[in-house]
Amino acid sequence: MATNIKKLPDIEQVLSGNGACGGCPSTMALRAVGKALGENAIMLLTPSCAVASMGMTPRLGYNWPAMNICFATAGASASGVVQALEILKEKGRLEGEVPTVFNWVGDGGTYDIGFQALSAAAERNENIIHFCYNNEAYSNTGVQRSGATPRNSFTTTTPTGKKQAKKSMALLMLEHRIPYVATATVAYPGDLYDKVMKAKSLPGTKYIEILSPCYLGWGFDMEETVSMSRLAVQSGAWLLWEAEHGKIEFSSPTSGLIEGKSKRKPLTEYLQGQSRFTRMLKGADADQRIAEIEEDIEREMAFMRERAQITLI
Ligand SMILES: Cc1ncc(C[n+]2csc(CCOP(=O)(O)OP(=O)(O)O)c2C)c(N)n1
Ligand code: SF4
Ligand SMILES: [Mg+2]
Repeated sequence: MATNIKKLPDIEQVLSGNGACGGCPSTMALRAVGKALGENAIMLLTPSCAVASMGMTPRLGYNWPAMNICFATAGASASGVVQALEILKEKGRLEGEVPTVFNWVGDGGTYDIGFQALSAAAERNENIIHFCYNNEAYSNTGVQRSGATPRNSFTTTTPTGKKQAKKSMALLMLEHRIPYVATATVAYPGDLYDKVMKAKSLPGTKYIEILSPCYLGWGFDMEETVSMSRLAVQSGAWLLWEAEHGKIEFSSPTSGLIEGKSKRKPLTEYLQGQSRFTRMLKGADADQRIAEIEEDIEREMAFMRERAQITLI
């Protein structure tokens, strides 16, 4: 059972006065992540909403040393920081526990432009945690499509709806045979906290992807961020799982859906709450478009059910 939200530590690494939108899911997720990582960490960020809202030194909105790095480089930059810390430790110039090095990167910086450097870091099994807060678009620059944007979703570069299904990024990371991969979302902060605690305890590359419903890009009222996140999971549009040393375990409530013990909420309830879908679901082909999204979800669930039978490390 996941840690109860009331039992999370009081420590706050996201400071008041940062510039994120009210109800920003990335910032919300970062609060839970901060409670698990604590102060002894170094943060790297690629261009994104998380950078646009962090403020400027000395009035930084995040309570860690934070490095703004080039869009494509999270995997390489974090590797460099880890190597430097190891050398300092070896030479006796770093006292105490070595800080956790973590990337806080959007889906654009993870699925698309940062993929090569991230894949290379994972192949080397660098001792980093890569967090992808996934708002399913390039939000900071006006909501363009990314590899994480789901099929039939409106973005400013897919005005008639995205034609392709989203990439299975967490699975791709799993196939790098790294020690830990997990998915999470803001409606389940205790689950996210537990997964970060586990990642922090393991050496090597860890990948945690957090579905982050962005009211601006998805088109819903900002106070609905958490309920949209919950609905994503309950409808099967987002699956919660973790894989420690290659062994996939589904997290609640996804585990119930995968095992057939509980029923998915109707997908239309999820889609109709977001204008990025409703504007695509008005014409004569609306039913077909809903069916295509449904098929993508069912295919992913069926594949994950099978994939969980195999442990590879
Ligand atoms: C090499 C390069 N290309 C493009 C940009 C412009 N840019 C800045 S933020 C951003 C979108 C980032 O998207 P994502 O990583 O998903 O983060 P989000 O904005 O959604 O938080 C883009 C395209 C840039 N800074 N550098
Ligand atoms: S646009 Fe979305 S992801 Fe970006 S700061 Fe606002 S709510 Fe957060
Ligand atoms: Mg994004």
